[in-house]
Amino acid sequence: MNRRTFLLSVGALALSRLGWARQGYRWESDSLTGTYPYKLPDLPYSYNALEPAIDAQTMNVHHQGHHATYVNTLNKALESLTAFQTVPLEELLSSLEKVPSAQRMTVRNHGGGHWNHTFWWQILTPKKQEPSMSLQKRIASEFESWGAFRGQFLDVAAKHFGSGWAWLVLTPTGKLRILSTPNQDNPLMPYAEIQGKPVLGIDVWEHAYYLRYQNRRLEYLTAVWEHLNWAQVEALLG
Ligand code: MN3
Repeated sequence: MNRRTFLLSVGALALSRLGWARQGYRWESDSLTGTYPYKLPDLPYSYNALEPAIDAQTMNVHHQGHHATYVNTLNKALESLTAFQTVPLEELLSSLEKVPSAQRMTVRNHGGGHWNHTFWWQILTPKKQEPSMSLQKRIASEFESWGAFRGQFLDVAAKHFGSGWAWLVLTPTGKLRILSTPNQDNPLMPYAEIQGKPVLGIDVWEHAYYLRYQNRRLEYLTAVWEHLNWAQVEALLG
């Protein structure tokens, strides 16, 4: 090993120790949220459109309360971080280790919260949709059958301990995987067990269902399954 190679490898080691080498999934599509200053997006339907699966009061508090807080807190954290203001949120979340440590957890929680909820409103639809034959085929090729996929997904979502999300993820090698993440983490982040492009996600925080379902998370999940926007899932799969 010559001096240059040695210095390079020591440098790489130091960088990976600092976490700079940790990267999440690179989002290649249009940004869902754009850049700073972030805005609370309008819902693509009315607050009562998902009744009775999700009640209007839950939708209202979830959107105007929870989601609005994520947007405002994220904007506040980025106020002084001018270099990060022009970076699309997907890229910020994929490379959280580059965010100064004083703001990193806020960007992780509230940036994740803003992105996840923007995604969530688009993955719901008032009208029940049947997944297309091509989507069913694609899913069945990885999970044996549509029914097996549904069972596995709902199981992961139901059993996730505490607050978080259940996801269907397209990995960089083109595989489909189901996983859950805690809090407002998502599969774009370097912390996710499986990194990739989220193509389906379900919010399993109690704030998403507690008013109507209390501790009956599986009941919420089976009701909300009837309101998933499979055309959107398919579009994200590309
Ligand atoms: Mn939520």
